[in-house]
Amino acid sequence: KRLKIPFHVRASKAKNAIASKLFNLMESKQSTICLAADLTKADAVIELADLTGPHIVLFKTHVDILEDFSNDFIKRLKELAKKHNFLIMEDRKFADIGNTVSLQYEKGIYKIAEWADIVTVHAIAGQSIIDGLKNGLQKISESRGLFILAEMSSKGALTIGEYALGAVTIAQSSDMVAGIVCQSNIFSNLGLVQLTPGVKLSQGSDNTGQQYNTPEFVVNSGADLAVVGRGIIEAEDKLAATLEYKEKLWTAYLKRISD
Ligand code: 5BU
Repeated sequence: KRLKIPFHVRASKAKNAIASKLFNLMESKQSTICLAADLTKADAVIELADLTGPHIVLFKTHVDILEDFSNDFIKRLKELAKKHNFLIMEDRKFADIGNTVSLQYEKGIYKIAEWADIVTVHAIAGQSIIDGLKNGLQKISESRGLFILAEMSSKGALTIGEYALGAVTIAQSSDMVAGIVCQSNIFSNLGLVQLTPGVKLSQGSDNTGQQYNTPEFVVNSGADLAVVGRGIIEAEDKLAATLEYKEKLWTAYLKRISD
């Protein structure tokens, strides 16, 4: 049933402000792309954000792969997020006890809580990880959202069966959660966003276990937002590739809600 409901209706069902913002952004930009900016130089990430920004809704970072991270990088990225109207997700995959994730979120070199609209979180540690992350937000006044990992895209992932269902239960337990990262249609809550990584124009895999499905396949498997990394960042013409994924994903979404 969730798959048939348009994003603007689901925006009004979301308990988390960031989830609602994502649904509205997808609708207004007619884009369901979460771009995985897996590049190791700050200038290259910034250039990518400026190029693709108008056509994406979520810019996904792994700040710990940058060789030249600085506070200035964050300042420039935030400026572009404002200019092009996209949100930023640090794909940190928090997985520790509450006290530790609270420190990892708020402190250290990256101070993720200060700038990431969204972070990703493993369910392995149990529901209390959400309370830990909430603790890391005491000095933050802006809205924040979490994406809980229920299923991973890699070959042989242990995120199956009871584990995946348990992760969905955890995701539904708090209004801090904006969505669920998964590969299949495993939840029905209208107000949560399904984010699906492992997307390329043709099905296949890389040589380190990543498994890819097509835009049409993932949308029919429930993806609201599709994570595209190398499909765009390794393309000769990154802008043309972004537009191609955007069009294919949006067409599949329109077909999904109308069929
Ligand atoms: P790719 O280049 O499209 O394969 O990049 C996929 C991105 O999504 C990459 O940044 C991963 O860290 C991220 N990812 C994933 O591939 N699979 C998962 O299950 C999760 C995240 Br969770």
